[in-house]
Amino acid sequence: MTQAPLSQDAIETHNAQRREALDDDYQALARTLRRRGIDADRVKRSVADFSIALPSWATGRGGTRFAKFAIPGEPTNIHEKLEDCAVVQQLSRATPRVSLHFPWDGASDYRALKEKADGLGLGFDAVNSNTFQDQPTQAHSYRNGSLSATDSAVREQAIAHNIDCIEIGKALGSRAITVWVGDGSNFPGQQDFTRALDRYISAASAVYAALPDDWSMLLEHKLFEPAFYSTVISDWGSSLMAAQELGAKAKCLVDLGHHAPNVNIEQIVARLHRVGKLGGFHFNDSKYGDDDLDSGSINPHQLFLVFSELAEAAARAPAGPTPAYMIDQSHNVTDPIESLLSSTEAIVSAFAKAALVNRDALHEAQERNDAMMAFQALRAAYKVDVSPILAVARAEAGGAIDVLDFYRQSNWRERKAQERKAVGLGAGIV
Ligand code: PSV
Ligand code: MN
Repeated sequence: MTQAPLSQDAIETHNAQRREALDDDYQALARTLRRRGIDADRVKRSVADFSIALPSWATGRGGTRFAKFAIPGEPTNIHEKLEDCAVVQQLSRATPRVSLHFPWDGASDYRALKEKADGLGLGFDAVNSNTFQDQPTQAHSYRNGSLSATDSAVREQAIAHNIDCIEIGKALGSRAITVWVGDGSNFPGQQDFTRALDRYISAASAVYAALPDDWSMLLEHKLFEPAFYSTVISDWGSSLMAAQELGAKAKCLVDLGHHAPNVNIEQIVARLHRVGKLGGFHFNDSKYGDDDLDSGSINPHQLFLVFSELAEAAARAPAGPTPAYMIDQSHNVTDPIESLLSSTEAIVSAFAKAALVNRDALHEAQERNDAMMAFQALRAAYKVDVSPILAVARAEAGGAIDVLDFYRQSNWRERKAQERKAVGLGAGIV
């Protein structure tokens, strides 16, 4: 039986007070869209089917490389993190799965953890391995790399950890492992670029060999940190090379914050999809680098353009697999639940706007080389306020019409501040 963290009756009461105004807004929007030949109910159905995974690690207050300021009531273990994720899911109805990170989310009994998640109405998305930090119990340091390390004992340890993550994922019902390594170099000449990639691919293939048939291995690239001169899987080219050499179950994961400034990420989406290697996303936003800011807070237009390419790709290959969508953020000054609710809204909104693009008009303008009208086909969709569609889809699924208002009134964080033990000071982005 599902043990919802918040009162469902209270959500229904909240919705009842807002239903009339929402229906009014929805009907007005539906009329506008109808004049453009778009069926609002069809868009609402695709919004209802769309979902994004929550990162367990984003439920606690994040930080910068220098400081982390704890908040009263933040989760202290994976059970409490799941409860916070269940709040986001109960209100948004768009985040039914959680992505775990090991060893951060280590538990003594994964069967019990799965039961707990089932009870909260949550499933599990990709598991994430961590060979970018040392753990007190491990024999060898990742100081000089992990899957690409020159020392074979280090590589073996990193392989074994990834295989352990797959085993945990099997118990939890996950279907993918995301591998991000911090391997690379900080000085010119420090590392042989070719040999490092060879070692990475050879070690990653040992992990790949342990994948169940219906699993994917998602390779996440990043061009810096902690290796600020070069990283082994620095960009989508290196990621694609590795995924192609590993095999069909290996795909590329695009984290929106892991690119050089101003890189055309939507074009990367199109390129990776063309070769069937677009495996997934980590959504966040950034101003300067890998800032892990809330999705859509800085550049909502880019988020829309990414989804527009995804819609284009889906139209071209309707039977193809859908990429795994996940949030990957760090919340420094907000309540993480509020940031996750607001980011979910931004991501679903970009998805819905992309569904409004008149693709025929866009393609015709492209063929005529009519740059202005091609751009206007996108602009016309981007300008629409789709929030009534999202709110109706949410409410019909049992979520709240005004997620933040309901969350604040629930006093969840204040109540948890009484129940949960205090988190100490610390540093680090997660
Ligand atoms: C690395 O910056 C990253 O994006 C990877 O996805 C990690 O697993 C995650 O952040 C940890 O916060
Ligand atoms: Mn990421």
